[in-house]
Amino acid sequence: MPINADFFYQKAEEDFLNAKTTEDKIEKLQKMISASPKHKGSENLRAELNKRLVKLKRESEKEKAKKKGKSVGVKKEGDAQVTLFGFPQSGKSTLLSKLTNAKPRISEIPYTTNQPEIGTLDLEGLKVQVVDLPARIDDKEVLGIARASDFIVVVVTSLDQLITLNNFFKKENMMTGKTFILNKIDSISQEELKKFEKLPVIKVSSKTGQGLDILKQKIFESIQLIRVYTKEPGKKPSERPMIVRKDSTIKKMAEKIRKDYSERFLKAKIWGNSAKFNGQIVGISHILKDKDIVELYLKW
Ligand SMILES: Nc1nc2c(ncn2[C@@H]2O[C@H](COP(=O)(O)OP(=O)(O)O)[C@@H](O)[C@H]2O)c(=O)[nH]1
Ligand SMILES: [Mg+2]
Repeated sequence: MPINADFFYQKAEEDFLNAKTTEDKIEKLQKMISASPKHKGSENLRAELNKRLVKLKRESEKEKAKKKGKSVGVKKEGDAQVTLFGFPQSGKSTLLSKLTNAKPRISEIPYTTNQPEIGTLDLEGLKVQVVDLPARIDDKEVLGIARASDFIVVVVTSLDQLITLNNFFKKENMMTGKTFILNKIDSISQEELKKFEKLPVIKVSSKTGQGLDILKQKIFESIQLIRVYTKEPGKKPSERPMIVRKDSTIKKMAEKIRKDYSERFLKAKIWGNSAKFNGQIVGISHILKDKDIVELYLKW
């Protein structure tokens, strides 16, 4: 064989041996095959290399399928995102259907939720995206979604579950941004209920709706957003609220409507929780409270 062909083959082999990923290996092996000696005596070698290529391609397919099947990413929508987290059969899907417009599959067979189910909880104009996570609590992607959400509602039906999950969150360094709720209080034993008496756990029944208002209030407080209504002089307040961060100033709110509104700001009139009296005139650094009504006066 010509000496330079041998050189190219050896170089290709070296590259192949250094390849790290399956994709990379496939690419380098293909180069190796095309650089391999083409005479009769090397038929066995080429057959061997082709066999390896087939095997690698199969491996690559498997890797891709695995990635696809496990992908449970959720696009954030609405003003905030809350995730439901808990063991199978704890009633997460039922809870989702009670809190939101979603119609998830509810089943007596565990692990019915393979993909996250999503619904919107409307807190008087504040839209909360609620995500019912697949019941694979130790799955990295599921945990990733929970971690990335604004608040986690951990659903349990026994003290054992609570302890297990609490330890789990400790291990994962996820100690804040969540609340535990005890579900199925309509059917769990008095004995079990008693264990929760002194715990800071919201007791609910997704079935009867008991406790759900308290849960909604907890979600509202935890996501740290408020609703404010804008108003034009002589007219009624807007029907839909603007959503701003808790403790936002009028400046923040004005800029959210239009970038240049804070420069053009003259004064504001307010009604509601942050007003000392109806129609109080305030400046741009006034701090807003939930459900305030604000009338902006601009210079030009
Ligand atoms: N008695 C009672 N049963 C419930 C309650 N919430 C859910 N379930 C039942 O528990 C089972 C599992 O509910 P599901 O919502 O699918 O749980 P998930 O696996 O956590 O999504 C179903 O048979 C539900 O009807 C509840 O508050 N009370
Ligand atoms: Mg479910």
